Amino acid sequence: MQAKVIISQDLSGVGQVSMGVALPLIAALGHDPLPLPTALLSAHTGFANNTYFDLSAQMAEILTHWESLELDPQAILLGYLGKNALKVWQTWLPQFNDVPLVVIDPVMGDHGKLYRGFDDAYVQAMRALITHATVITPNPTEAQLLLGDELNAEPLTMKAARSLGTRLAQRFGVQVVLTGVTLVNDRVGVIVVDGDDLKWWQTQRLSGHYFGTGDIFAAVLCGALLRGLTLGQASEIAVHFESRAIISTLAMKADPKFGVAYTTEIPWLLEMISKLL
Ligand code: PXL
Repeated sequence: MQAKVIISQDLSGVGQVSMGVALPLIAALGHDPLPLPTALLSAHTGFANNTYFDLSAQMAEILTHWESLELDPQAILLGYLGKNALKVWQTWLPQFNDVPLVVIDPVMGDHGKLYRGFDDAYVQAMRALITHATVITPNPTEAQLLLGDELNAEPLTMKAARSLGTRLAQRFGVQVVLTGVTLVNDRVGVIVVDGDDLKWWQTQRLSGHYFGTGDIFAAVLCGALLRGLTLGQASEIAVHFESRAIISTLAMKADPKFGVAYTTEIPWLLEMISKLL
């Protein structure tokens, strides 16, 4: 039977981000996605003047109906939530404590800044929410926010990146995959902390800002973990998938604001996973 995955994040019309990428990826990886959208936007917030229609009032009603269906979800994937949806999950996530895999991407900011619409109270609430996760996938800005460190968008040494990852794992009692770490050697790294086990990978840094790559990473990680890969294997595959998607976007000379061209890389992803199983 296919594993059911509750996916909760926004649905943005323009720009391949959040729910728009998680649904096809979780399905392509062989799972059964249960989408619980938190908000409907005309476009992601990288486009000025986007509309934002909050759907959080529906979320508790939907979850209550789902409870009556006895769905037995095998995973929950939470991404960009917004204030009201975060409140809903604060109430509901503890009730899902028998779900074996909870992946939380604590989407709040990037490049040393909070995203538009987020504040300190949101960061505080996210700190409480992630204690219910199995694994979190912050970028360095989100890691610094969660730890209450000063925000610093400068490239990091591997030592500083490892310290961010291990401090998060210890403080919040979760597995940590620190993503999108720009390193002083001009490469991009991913740091994986699972208890005392620490691993990392580096890939070439491609200049520019690519919307949705963190969302793609979290969805691939979640789907690959459900297929039975280890956290290290799933993280390594997700980082290479992301990098291949960026390279294919560059090759097409596509505007990265609209998201990255990841679908052409799905056959590679499936082949890599089946090789590892
Ligand atoms: O990719 C992260 C993300 C998700 N959802 C919305 C966003 C962003 C980043 O800008 O605006 C609505």
